[in-house]
This record gives sequence, structure tokens and C-alpha cells, in this order.
Amino acid sequence: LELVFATNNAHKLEEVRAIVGDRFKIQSLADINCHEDIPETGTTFEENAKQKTDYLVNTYGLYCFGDDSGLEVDALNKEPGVYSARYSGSRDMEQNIDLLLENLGNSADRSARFRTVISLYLNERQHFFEGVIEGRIISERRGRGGFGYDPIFIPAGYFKTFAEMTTEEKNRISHRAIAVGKLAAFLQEYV
Ligand code: ITT
Repeated sequence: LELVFATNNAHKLEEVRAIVGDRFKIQSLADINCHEDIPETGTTFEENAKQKTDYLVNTYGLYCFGDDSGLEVDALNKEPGVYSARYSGSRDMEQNIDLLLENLGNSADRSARFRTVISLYLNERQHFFEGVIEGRIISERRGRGGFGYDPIFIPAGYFKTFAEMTTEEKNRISHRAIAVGKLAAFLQEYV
């Protein structure tokens, strides 16, 4: 089974390929020569994930899946949420993290979670798979691995940020690993 992953985020592609292993083959947008910036205008992770797959289905008629994800910080009313990639108005993650830390200030409530919703389009049917990991936001960046908000997020029960973990460690427990695990189980059942 071959599926196209509707993402322009190289880190997501790398993580998902590592999690899936050789269970099925994942093509990137570059592999199918698609260089579009797929619009994302929804107000929920589901809507945005679906927009990514709809685009490929309508344009190429392909089997595909999309990943919409983000960080929900309780003390910020679950922001940045679906706006995680552009919280500060730009895609610059230095600025996005700075703004988040500034808005959170020295709030005692540091609780947060990463959420991923994967949308899969297969045989004219739409499916969703969700993954969530609870944790907390620290006040300074730690670690150089991962991407996005990883340097300021410590998963519950751990002492390291996602950015201080190896790829393997993050991929064992992350929101994305949970969602992709559900996707892979579904596909294994299907084939
Ligand atoms: P595509 O839409 O092309 O897949 P994107 O980067 O725009 O790529 P999203 O719209 O889903 O992806 O935005 C999610 C943002 O949330 C992403 O840019 C990161 O800043 C953050 N994020 C998502 N997953 C993350 C993770 O595992 N670790 C840290 N930050 C993450």
C-alpha cells in the first residue's frame, strides 16, 4: 500500500516515516511533484487535516493522509492550538516560542498538550485518528532535537523536553506516534 503524506513539514515526514517503518510506503508531496502550499483555513484540527487530504484527492485522486497538529496551553485558553505554526503572525518558531513564553509569563499553571489529528482518505471514505500527549511548558528552551515547540515542552512523567530526547524516544511517546499508531493499525486491518 502506498499513501501520499500531505505535508510540507520535513520534520513531520521524517517522524512519520520512522514511526511507520516498513509497514507501508509513504510518498512525500515532492515525490509526486506537488509544490503547492495547501490552504488551511479551518478552526479545528479535523477541518485542517481534512483540507490537506481533500486537496490531494480532488487534484490527484490519490490515497493520502494529512496531519494537523498543535500545542494547547491551558493558561492561554488552549492557544496557540490550530494557530501553532503562525502564532506570532509569522512561521518563525523563534518568534512563536518567544511570544508564547511572554504571554504565559510566570503563570503557575504550566499545563499543556500536543495534539495531532490525522485525516485519511481511502476508498471514498474519510477517517480520523487522534493522538494527545499531556505535559508542561518550561520557562526556557532546552535541547536541540525535534522541531516547533519541542524545546519548551516536557511530557508528563519525564524530565527531558521533547528537544532533549532522541528521535526514537520522542517517537515512542509523542502525540504523532499515538495518531500514526492508530493509522497503521487501521491500515493493517484494511490490507
Ligand atoms: P503542514 O501543514 O504542511 O503539515 P505545518 O508545519 O504547517 O505543516 P501544522 O499546520 O499542523 O503544520 O502546524 C503545526 C505546528 O505546530 C508546527 O508548525 C509546529 O510549530 C507545531 N508542532 C506540531 N507538531 C509538533 C511537534 O511534534 N513538536 C513540536 N511542535 C509541533
